[in-house]
Amino acid sequence: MRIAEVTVRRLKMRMKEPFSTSFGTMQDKQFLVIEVQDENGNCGWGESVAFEAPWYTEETVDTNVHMIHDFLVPLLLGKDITHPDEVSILFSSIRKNNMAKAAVETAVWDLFAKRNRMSLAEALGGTRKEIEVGISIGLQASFSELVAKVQGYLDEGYRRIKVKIKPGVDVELLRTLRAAFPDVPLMADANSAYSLDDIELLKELDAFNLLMIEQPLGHDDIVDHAVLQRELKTPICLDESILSLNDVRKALTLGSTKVINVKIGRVGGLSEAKRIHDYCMERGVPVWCGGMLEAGIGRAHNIALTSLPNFVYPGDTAGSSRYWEKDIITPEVVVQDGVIAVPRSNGIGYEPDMHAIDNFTIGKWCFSAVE
Ligand code: OSB
Ligand code: MG
Repeated sequence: MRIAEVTVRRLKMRMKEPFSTSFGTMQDKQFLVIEVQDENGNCGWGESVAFEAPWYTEETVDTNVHMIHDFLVPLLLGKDITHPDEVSILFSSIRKNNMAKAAVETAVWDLFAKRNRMSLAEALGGTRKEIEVGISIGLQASFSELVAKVQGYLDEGYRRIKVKIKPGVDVELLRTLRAAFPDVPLMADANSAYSLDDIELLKELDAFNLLMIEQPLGHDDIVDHAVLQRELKTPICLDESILSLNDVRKALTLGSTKVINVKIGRVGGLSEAKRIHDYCMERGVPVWCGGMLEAGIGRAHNIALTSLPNFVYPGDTAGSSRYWEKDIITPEVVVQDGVIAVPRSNGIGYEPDMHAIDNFTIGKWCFSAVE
């Protein structure tokens, strides 16, 4: 296939509720949607998960615009590609900027699947017909509000609860939740809010029978996490620290993590995400799919990826209506009895809703290959 045209749209959408973590609160979300077109007018869609500000990783919407406009689109336009894996090789001359790369690469994956008349899940080697889903709940104003939120999501069928913690809002929060929900699969995500100085406090969390604790220490650390893991019974799951398969290999070698949170954007695309999945599966290391408060296109890519067999824990990809008044795909992502049905139609299996996309678009750029 030849990539003849790339369209980049910048969207602005407001979430139904603010989402708070140890590093701040967000409600308005700006992000990029990428549309790639082949020589026959077939389209593939991708979504950048970079936020407006660099609090999760260093990338932002604006750095993604820069990388996509000035480096990635020029590398891709007019190129003949037989498999999407070639895109990550093409982009390997650019260091990091993984979310920018993934936004474009995932669009090529969708296009590839559509051209071959298969679902994206099938193209990736996915086997599950439905995926189990969990939910990630932001910091709340009070414990009682958090308990009510958890109860509401359990009633909706979500199969695993993840809560955010930060220094000062940790041991008592988890004690309260465990008392209210003794048997619920529960985990905590610190988004790098602690250091090894907090080791005694982190050891107290072993009392709450958590599935895992996600990224307690530095966003770029794998050494201190290894020290901490030796002191903890609870498995550590790395999120922010994992940017590549190489990072996974090193973290497992050091014993810094027992579970991997795979985010397509953070690792630079679906090809690398699949390589991480395969590597972990061979070694008996479970993985699960994280979320970045995606709109429908990013959500669809997560669903396809999660259909691979070693995604053994429910992920953070909740239903569209949890985040958005109106999503940008039809149908929207629906959770029923705690599962999402993996679409079987071609590509991502959801139709981009052009009316909704146009409504939310605040910037648009088109690039064509010169004939
Ligand atoms: O650490 O997993 C995280 C949201 C934004 C940035 C980082 C994280 C999260 C979440 C929410 O936990 C996941 C989601 O619901 O999409
Ligand atoms: Mg996380």
